[in-house]
Amino acid sequence: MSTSTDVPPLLDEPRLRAGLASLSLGSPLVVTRRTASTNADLSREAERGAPHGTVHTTNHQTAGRGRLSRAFEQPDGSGIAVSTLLRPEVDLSRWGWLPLVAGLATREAIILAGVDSNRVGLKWPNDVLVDERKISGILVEAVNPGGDDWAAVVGIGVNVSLADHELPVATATSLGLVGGSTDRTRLIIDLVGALERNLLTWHAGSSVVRDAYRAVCDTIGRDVTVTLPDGSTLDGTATDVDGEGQLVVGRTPVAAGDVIHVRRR
Ligand code: BT5
Repeated sequence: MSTSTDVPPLLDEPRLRAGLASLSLGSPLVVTRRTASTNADLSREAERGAPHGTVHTTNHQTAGRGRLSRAFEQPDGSGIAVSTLLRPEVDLSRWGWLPLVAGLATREAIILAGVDSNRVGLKWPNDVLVDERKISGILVEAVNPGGDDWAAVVGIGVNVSLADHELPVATATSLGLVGGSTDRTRLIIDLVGALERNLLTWHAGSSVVRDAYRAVCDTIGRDVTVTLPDGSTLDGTATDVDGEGQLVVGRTPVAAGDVIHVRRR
């Protein structure tokens, strides 16, 4: 029997739980039919003391948050929204790397979904691009219920089966549009697994994550215009990402900002 709307299949919750069972992330796991924002839900849980590794996901995120109060929009069932609560035993000064580590993990999951690795790049600090179009956005929010009790909510959204006319902005794309798998359940399993692996490497404090990021970051080597949080802009060539995860433009390290890729040098 056909339904009145063409909503893609729901997440296969038993398969999702089985696929995450061997990981330390994903326990506990909360799966909802719909919610406003998985990051908002998990931030509230973090305030109440939810444990490291808690994951929230939903079939339909109706008010997804982007950075700077922007929106991240996906029609019902067409994407994934995954938030993971971390209480990293790493000095706060290194937490600037979290969105970048999440970007590396998301890139791996997109490659596992069948997209050729040469097509998948990272735009500093938090976008994953396929053929230079945004397929995924990442939002890391710090939560501090009090004292030294800091946690991070790592939110990742990936466009899965959106058709051309469903893309919220012309510069976006989806796995379906680039020939990847549209199995959302598999994608979440691969994504959480990749996040766990990359976090372990980051925890170890090695330069491996930084080298891996620099190797696939599309922003490095480009002429860029960066809009800084105070509204001013900085033009120059992006030369590196430093040990704190900051983009180096010319000789100026930038901790946060919106980057426009102008052209390759
Ligand atoms: C982001 O912000 O891209 C972060 C998105 C994070 C979403 C995840 S989903 C799970 C978790 N729960 C949440 O509530 N959020 C996180 P930003 O870099 O500010 O980009 C936002 C901009 O991307 C918008 O202003 C649009 O231009 C564009 N955009 C909106 N929806 C998009 C989509 N589905 N695909 C590509 N671009 C999109």
